[in-house]
Amino acid sequence: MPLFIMRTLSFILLPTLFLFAFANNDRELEWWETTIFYQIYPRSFMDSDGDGIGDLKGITSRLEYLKELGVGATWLSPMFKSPMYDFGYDISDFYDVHDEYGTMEDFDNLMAKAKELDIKIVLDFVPNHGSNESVWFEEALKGHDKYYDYFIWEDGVEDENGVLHPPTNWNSVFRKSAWEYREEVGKYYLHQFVIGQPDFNYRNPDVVEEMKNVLRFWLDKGVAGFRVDAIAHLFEVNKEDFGGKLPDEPLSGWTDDPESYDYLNHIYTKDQEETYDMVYQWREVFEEISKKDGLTRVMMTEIYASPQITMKYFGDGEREGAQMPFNFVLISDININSTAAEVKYALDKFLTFKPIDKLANWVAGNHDNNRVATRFGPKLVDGINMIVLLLPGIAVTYMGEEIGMVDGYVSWEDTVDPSGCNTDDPINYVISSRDPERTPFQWSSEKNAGFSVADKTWLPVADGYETLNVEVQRNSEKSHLNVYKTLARLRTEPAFRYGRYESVAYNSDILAFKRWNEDETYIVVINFRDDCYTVDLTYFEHVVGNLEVVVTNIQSTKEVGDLLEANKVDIAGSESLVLKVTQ
Ligand SMILES: *[C@@H]1O[C@H](CO)[C@@H](O)[C@H](O)[C@H]1NC(C)=O
Ligand SMILES: *[C@@H]1O[C@H](CO)[C@@H](O)[C@H](O)[C@H]1NC(C)=O
Ligand SMILES: [Ca+2]
Ligand SMILES: [Ca+2]
Repeated sequence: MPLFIMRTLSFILLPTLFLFAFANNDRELEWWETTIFYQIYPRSFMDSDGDGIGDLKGITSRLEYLKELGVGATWLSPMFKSPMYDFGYDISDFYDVHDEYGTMEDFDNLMAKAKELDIKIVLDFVPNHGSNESVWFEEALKGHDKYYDYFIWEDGVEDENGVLHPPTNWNSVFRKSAWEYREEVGKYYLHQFVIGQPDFNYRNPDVVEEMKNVLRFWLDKGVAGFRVDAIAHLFEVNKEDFGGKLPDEPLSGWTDDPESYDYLNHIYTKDQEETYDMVYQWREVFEEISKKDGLTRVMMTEIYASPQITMKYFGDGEREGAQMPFNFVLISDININSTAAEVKYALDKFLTFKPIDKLANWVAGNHDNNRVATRFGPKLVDGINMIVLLLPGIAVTYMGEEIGMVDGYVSWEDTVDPSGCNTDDPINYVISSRDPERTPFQWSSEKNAGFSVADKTWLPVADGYETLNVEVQRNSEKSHLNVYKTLARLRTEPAFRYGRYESVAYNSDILAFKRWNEDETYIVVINFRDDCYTVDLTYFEHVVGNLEVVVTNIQSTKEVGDLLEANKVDIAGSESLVLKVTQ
């Protein structure tokens, strides 16, 4: 129902509804509702000691850069103790810092510096699995009952020739069987991800409590929340519902490759109902800590799923869940070939499905997906940042997207990501490898882009860093970095912070959207392709007269302050603009 009808109706019929609709707009927003979350991949951000690997001291030394961007919070990918079979997503001690990244003291110093700068620190919570080299797993192998029950063990199935096979046909996300045999116990354990990541048994209350203690441990240190990894994989089906034997998953029909994760339809290992209850329980832990120190903690959940499933993470109407179930439409629903209408459809999706009292969030990149400049082309970097930073809701930026970093080339020999290595395919590994989007951050034109003084960095620095880096962009008048900073400032304007939103696809290439509140109206126009157009922006209500250019993408020849007639605005190929109604 359009809002104006709802307002009118509620005014006449339901005064309480009327109040509700407005209370939402006027309410003072909390820190997490207005900030930009900047994702740091610690291994690649800044190396302080010259071993070629990013670390906590490196991050601490560059926190001012976040301030410069206008970012108020950072989410750090895992920096916990780990043997690094999946680069930190295989945690061997959830209560400690990984030695390559530093010490607990370094972490405490990072927290102190962040507090000084008023930057919130959000950590990564990896609840689905631990490491095969954790004390917990080692104790389990030794037959220590408590820890044995932390994991999921099943008997193999013997065929007529006496050969042992895994308990079910389930595949790992990283290919091949999700079961690994351990002679020590004579059983298979489940690992939905790499062999080194044994899944935890969430049907064991000790596991549930242990993981809550992990949350409490870091939240008590003042951490402002968690991004929750791979949450959809938390629970597997309960075998008691299947006569005590876990069922095989049905074939998907999408691929003939039996080792591929896509070979199966994951009805028994993903999106199980118990998952949402666990998320709500974690939120209760967040609230318990917030009550002590007054800081609202925020939870982001990683789910690539339908909007109907994604919205369940917000809560069920009675219990609260995550404030930010990630909105991945910019990653999963659109690409360089999408029409403006398809982009509009994707952008509207989360806004359409989200509960009225919750905020949307916008994510265009992360450590698991090719970089924006590579997916959409460098000319769209500023346009995508306009979408992320100026649509209603919370903005999330993966480090480097503010300068338009591109994927690095990582040879087969240099490939370290298990997702790439497990393909055993020196030609096509690139499609699966996540190394290209994890190459070191590009600070300057110096050796290793200023990331490290080492002779060899853990991943090679991307080509072209000599001209594509923070220092160069800081000092050039038109740069992605400066566009980003301007957008970050602009988003604090009431029209973007509280204002409404309307969008239109003018044709297959041009998307425009309007953000406005009582006093201000802005129009953002993005041309996704190289053709030129003239568009009539008076299509939008109350948009007439002259429009002032507020931001342009770096390829644009228009200048900030230029005035354009709203009824015939010339848009050059791949041009992105933020315009303000002047009258
Ligand atoms: C843990 O798993 C990894 C594979 O992910 C394997 O290379 C390693 O040997 C395993 N460690 C132990 C102690 O079994
Ligand atoms: C975009 O279209 C081109 C030409 O049809 C095709 O080669 C390319 O694979 C497409 N890219 C994506 C991401 O769909
Ligand atoms: Ca280092
Ligand atoms: Ca699991």
